[in-house]
Amino acid sequence: MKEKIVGLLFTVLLSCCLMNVSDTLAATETTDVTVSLGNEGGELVFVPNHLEFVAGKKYKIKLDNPSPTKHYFTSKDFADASWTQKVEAAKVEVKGAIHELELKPSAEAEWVLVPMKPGTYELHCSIPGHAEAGMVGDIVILSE
Ligand SMILES: [Cu+2]
Repeated sequence: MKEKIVGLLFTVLLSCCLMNVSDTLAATETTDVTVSLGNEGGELVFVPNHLEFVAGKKYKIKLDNPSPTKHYFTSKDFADASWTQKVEAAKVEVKGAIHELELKPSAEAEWVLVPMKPGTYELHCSIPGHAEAGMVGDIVILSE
């Protein structure tokens, strides 16, 4: 009996989420958020290193790498908690699940997504030594 209630609740929650996605896509407004991977001085940082989103709203995360070395934007749990519409970089557009983005020096990419599940998620660069040197951050999804 208890399992049945939980199952029902999950179904209701899921359909709410799906409705949110279509509502959000119908509304074309997108909030731009810019994140730099590293800086010109070569410091191992994300700028900013704290990001906040509101669940159900659509965002375009503009990633750039002004540093002399390549970096990763890795946040698997945040990606899993979001619905990704697409990632655009150079002349390539990628659709579907994204967990990690690699940016070479002076590269840029745009990640269009709708954060869905409220929570706090860790962000790091997955190049050995970078997270340990401070290339970490956190991403918060606030409930609507
Ligand atoms: Cu890095």
